[in-house]
Amino acid sequence: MCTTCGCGTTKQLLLRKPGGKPRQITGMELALDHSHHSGDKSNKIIQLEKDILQANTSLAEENEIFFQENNIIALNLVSSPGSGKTSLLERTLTDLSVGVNFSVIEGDQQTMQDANRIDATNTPVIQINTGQACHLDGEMIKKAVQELKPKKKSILFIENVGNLVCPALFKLGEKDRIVILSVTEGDDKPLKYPDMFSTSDICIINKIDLLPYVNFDVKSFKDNALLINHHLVFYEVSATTGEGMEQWYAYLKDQLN
Ligand SMILES: Nc1nc2c(ncn2[C@@H]2O[C@H](COP(=O)(O)OP(=O)(O)O)[C@@H](O)[C@H]2O)c(=O)[nH]1
Ligand SMILES: [Mg+2]
Repeated sequence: MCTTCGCGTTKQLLLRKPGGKPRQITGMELALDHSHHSGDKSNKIIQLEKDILQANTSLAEENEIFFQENNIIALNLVSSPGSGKTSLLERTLTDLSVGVNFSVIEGDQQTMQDANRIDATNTPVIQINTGQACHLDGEMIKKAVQELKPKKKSILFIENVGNLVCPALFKLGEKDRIVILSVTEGDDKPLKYPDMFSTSDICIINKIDLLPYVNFDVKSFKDNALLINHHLVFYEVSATTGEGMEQWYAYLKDQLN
């Protein structure tokens, strides 16, 4: 997990609103014992991993309570880079701009690019630049929410850092976790990245407009995903053409009823 890839050692976090000055949040360093990098202290590493995950779980629970008390539906979008998370959000926020209050937390290691794309839809957005970290965590979300101030009775999208591994381990306080898999990635991915699929509630199959051109068997993909998690609910969409988006929109509208 992340403690062994080093991404848990992030020392600083940048919160940035489009057009605003970046705000550096310090004190994000987790209480890491760097001796684990020596590789010969496996018990210590396991304990450290447990401590980090437990600390994150408490923060995620705090977020969850805050979201519930304020009737904010937090949805955590996870996927590999390029599967279409931001494209899906752009289309969703444009199509549902009337009648639903949305806000967005964008997570990326570097750049404001995704926040700028969301800003162009006139949706309140904040960018978290995680630096070395390859996932968002509960503390980052807590701080971003304090800045973003989502409205009561609203939907808060959290676009996680593109990565099918580490984000699976870190709860953020979300109501639902939504894994997005595009048809160019292969129908075997649930078997190769089981943690991501076992911890998700919804699975969006994106880029279905490309199905005629790629070797992706939708039935095999779903069978593989259901082997890992038989509760998964699927939506098949194209964020580019808009095909299949109505079912996804119905799910979103249901959240606020
Ligand atoms: N053909 C096709 N391309 C898409 C679709 N959704 C996203 N893309 C393209 O995939 C690339 C990555 O999309 P992006 O939204 O940035 O992915 P993210 O990294 O998951 O946020 C971009 O070039 C998009 O235009 C889709 O439904 N169909
Ligand atoms: Mg993106």
